Order: sequence, then structure tokens, then C-alpha cells
Amino acid sequence: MKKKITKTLVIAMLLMMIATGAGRELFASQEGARFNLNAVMIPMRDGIRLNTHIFVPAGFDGKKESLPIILERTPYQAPATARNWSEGKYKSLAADGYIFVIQDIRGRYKSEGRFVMQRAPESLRRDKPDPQVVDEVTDAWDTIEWLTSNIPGNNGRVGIIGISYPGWTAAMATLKPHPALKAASPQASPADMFIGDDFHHNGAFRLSYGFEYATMMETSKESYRFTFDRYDTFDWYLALGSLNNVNRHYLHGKIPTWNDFVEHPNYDAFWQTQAMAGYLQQVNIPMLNVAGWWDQEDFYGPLKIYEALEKHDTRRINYLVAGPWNHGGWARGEGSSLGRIAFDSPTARHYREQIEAPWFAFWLKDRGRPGITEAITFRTGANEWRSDDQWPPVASSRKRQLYLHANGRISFDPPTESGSAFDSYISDPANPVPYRARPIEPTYSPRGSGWSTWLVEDQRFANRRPDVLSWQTEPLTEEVTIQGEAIAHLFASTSGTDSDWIVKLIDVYPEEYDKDPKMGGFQLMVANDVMRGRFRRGFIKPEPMVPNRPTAIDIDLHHLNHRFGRGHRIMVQVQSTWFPVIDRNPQRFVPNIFKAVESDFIRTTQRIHRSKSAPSHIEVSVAIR
Ligand code: PG9
Repeated sequence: MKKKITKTLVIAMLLMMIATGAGRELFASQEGARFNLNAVMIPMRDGIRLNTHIFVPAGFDGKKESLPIILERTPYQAPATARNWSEGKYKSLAADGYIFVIQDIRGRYKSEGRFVMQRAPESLRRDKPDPQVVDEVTDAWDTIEWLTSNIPGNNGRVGIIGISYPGWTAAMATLKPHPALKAASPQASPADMFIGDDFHHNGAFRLSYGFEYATMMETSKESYRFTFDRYDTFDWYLALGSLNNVNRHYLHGKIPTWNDFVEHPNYDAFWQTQAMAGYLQQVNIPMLNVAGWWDQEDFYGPLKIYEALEKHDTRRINYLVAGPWNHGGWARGEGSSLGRIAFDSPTARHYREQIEAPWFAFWLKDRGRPGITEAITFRTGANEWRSDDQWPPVASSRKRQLYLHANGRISFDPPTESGSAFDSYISDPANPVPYRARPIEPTYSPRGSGWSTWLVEDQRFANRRPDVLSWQTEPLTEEVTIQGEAIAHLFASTSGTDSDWIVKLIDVYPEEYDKDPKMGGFQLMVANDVMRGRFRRGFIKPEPMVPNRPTAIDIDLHHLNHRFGRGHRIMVQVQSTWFPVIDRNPQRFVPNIFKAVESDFIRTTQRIHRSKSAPSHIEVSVAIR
């Protein structure tokens, strides 16, 4: 009874505050839009209350017009300023007029309840609703129900948006959407934490990210930063030794996500029930999926979600945008460059003004056109936007194979050598290849970190190492545009019984590069990934490799839209360590690498075969028009 009275009282107060324009009025900038902020605790079906900040345009009373709501659900703290809407990432949206709502998800910051990393949508598996079964699907539903019932002057339509974790909560909201949810834009949403997003790639553990993110999120309700005792974390992770030492010396079993990593080294039900693809059996509402070609965290996710939904998209309301951005780069600044790579136009601003804002206005305000027909991608190298009516654009592409040859050459001609043609290197877990030029600052460092641009770093720092093999074409006499998928098909062997295989597809700039002479010879990675050898035949059950036996290793290098200009070279690099973004494979097969002991880590001899019968190659989709 008491609870009911309190709830009614909160609602009545909020209604009064909104109707009278009370709440805190916020001026984020002189010229920017002004908002009134009201903070409310919204009750969920299990009684837990979520801290929610409602930003209503100043002067809006809902009497003359009604406005749609744009909702974001975040683990990173609902802001108390209107900066995002007045001058930041949603400025173009705000100009069209929305009520913005941002909420702390369960267990984070001022919200009640318990935070569970990537909580699996258990409610979807229940036939009957059970108020005690809650997840991001039900929390989104309950929030939207409350907002549309309680905010005066809302037009009954809600859009949900977010980048990365908030992108994932946006995607979750669509799995069983509230009827008022009319549009969703999951941006850089992870889709599968074992196969391709933050925590693992093809079963290879993303050590630095997994360790730093888990401690950041689960040490307290507010984000926390692990303190390293040295500047270059490469040294710290190497000195750590076996991952066994993480709990022994640092976390003492207190970080649930770390314990989950240790207990679930294979693709078991724990990972499968979190993965998004299995839930994407229909497209319920319009979806704008957004990805960055050089997203250092969640590039796999948005393309996977788009792909899974495409199969069911009879209404053609599933869209894709991919641009030349790092993680969330479309939401910041102009997007005219990334690291040292220039794009000749403000790509991020273009996205916000010409794609995102019109898209939401179309679905939530019946205004204009959606701003996109199906897929808009930025073709890097050519530096131009492309619009396609399907993605990948198979009708305008042809599959071709780039084969590895002797003397560090690659070409579209298959190898002619018989017998055992190969190139070889020693992989030593005691001296792993850094994934970016050292020093490697902590992932999210207040003093700055190369993390956000490591994918566009000049790969020359790795090129001449004896444990990195390179092959390249002659300077191209004609442009080559690769659009859509790239897949590496290696024939590889190791003297050990397990191993990682990393493939990088690289655009080598001409030595004399007039457009920007300092970029002469730059090695720009345009696609890459790692395959953990034990999972080469499937992720559920790891299998040792047979020493020295050439084995097919297929590595999905994901999608790209890149033009290799005339005079450029196409390069492929192969290596077996990428540290510490990927943990060290001991190279001796053990049932669980998290529990390996020091003596399991061994040096191995690796061979990449390039003969007629074992023709290692990269399959690419080359644009034919
Ligand atoms: N990449 C971050 C993340 C998303 C989802 C789960 C874990 C990490 C993020 O930027 O939110």
C-alpha cells in the first residue's frame, strides 16, 4: 500500500514539474537548444527502480504540439547536462525537436538492482511473463510504458539509440518491442562476445580489453580504472604470465565477468544465450545499424545484426551505415580524418545531419524521407559515399583469390609449385608481437591512449619482425576495389599443438605520395582478424592441432569497402601473436588456456604453405563496376 502511494506521488510530482517547466533548466551553450531536466526513478516490473533523466525542450508544455521520445539506456551514467543534445552527438536530432531520455541500466550508477554483464534475455524464453524474470528486453519495455504514459505531450512514439553497450541495449529493446517503439538505431552493438566483439575474436581472448573492461564495470557501481604499476601495459601483461595469476594476484575471484571468462573457455550455453543472432528471427521495427570500418571494439556486431535481420526483412526496414570511423567516431567531431588517414570530407557530421536525423524524423515524425534506401557505406581510399540496394553488393562484385607466393609476393594467379612450398617463422610466447607500437597505454587512460586509433596505425612497426611474414603485390597498375567480405584461407602448420593465426590485409601507400608526402610507404590495415587454432573446426569443442601437419585455417576478415589506388600495393601479413589485445596462446594444447601453467608456453615453428595443393589465399570481393 505504502509503495503504491509513493509511486503515485512520484508520478504526480513529475507531471507537475514537466507541466510547469520546473526541474533544472540547462544551458549547455549559448546558441544550443535549451532543456529542462527531470530526474525520476522508474519502477520496473520486479519493483527495482531505474534512474532516468528526462530532458524536455525548454518552453515545451505539450499543449500546442506533441513530440516523440528518444531513449538511450546506458551503463555509463545518465548525464546531468544537456550537452549531448545541445552541442554534442545528438545536436542534429535535437534541432528537429524531441524529448530525450537517458537511463542508468540496472545496477549502474543511481539505478537499483544488480548489474549483469550482457545479461542474456531470459524473458524471451518464457511462455508466460514472470515479474521476477527481468533483463534489458523487459526493462526497456517497462521504461517505454512508463514514459509514454507519464510524459505530457509525448506523441506516443519512441526511438531508441545508443553506441556500443547502449547500442546493445537498444538492440535488446527490439527483441520484444513495446508497441510505442517505432525506430531503433543500435550503433556498434556487440552481437557475439565469443566470436567477434569485445571479449573474444574467434575464441581468442581479448586480454587487455576483457581484463580492463571487466574491472572497470564490476569493481563498483561507478566505472573504475585499474591502476597499472607501469606506463607500458605490454610489460605488465607479459610479466603477469599465465592468466591463472589474474585471480591469484589481483582480482581474487571478485569480478564475476572475469570468473565467467575462466569458467567458459569454449562456446558453451553461457556465450550462446547472450549472442544476438539467435534472437533476430524477425524485424519488428525499423533498424538503422551503424558500424565503423576501424572500430576497435565492436565491428563484428553491427554487420552481424544487419545480416541476420536481412533474412527476414520483407518490409525493407533494416538499414546499414558503415563509415571510416573508430568506435563511436560518427558521434564525435567532423570525422574528416582518423589517426593519420584523411577522408576529404566531414564524414561524421554528414552521417549525423544527412542520415541519422532524417531517418529518425521520418519514423517518429512522419517527416520527409528516411535519408537512406538500404546500405550506405564510405569507400575508403576513394573517399566517397556509396549507396547500395543490398549489402554486401554481390551483384556488382566478383570473388577473386589473392594467393601467397615465393619471395614475399601475392597475386591473383594461383601457385604452380608442387611439393612443400612454404614460408616459416618462429612464434615465441615469451616475445610476442605487440598489436600496436609500444608503449601501450591502458585502454581508457585519462592521460590519453593509442587504443582508439590502433587499427589505423602504420603497420611498418611489425613488418620487419622475424615473426611476422609479409607478402605484397607489385605497385598496382589499375585500381582494385574490394567491397564486401574478405576471408583468409590459410594452409598452416605448427610444431606445437595449438596456435593463433592472425591475418592483416594492408594497403601500402606509394613511396612517393604527393597528396601527403609524409604518408609515403604507409601500411594501412583495412581488414584483419585472428583465429585460435583449437577452434578451427568449431567453437564448441576445441581440438588440438597435429604437429607439423598443414591444416586449413579459415579466418573471416569481415567486410570492407576500400579502393587500393594505382601505385599502391596490396599486402598480407601473418603472425601468431598480437599482444596484449589477444592473450598468448601457450601453443601447447591445454583444456583451458585460463588455467595454463608457465611450462605450457612453448616456442613453435610455424609454416604458411603456398603450393598447388595447399594454396594459402585471401578471398576478396572485387568491385566490377
Ligand atoms: N565496447 C564496450 C562494450 C559494449 C558491450 C559490452 C562490453 C563492452 C562499450 O564501448 O560500451
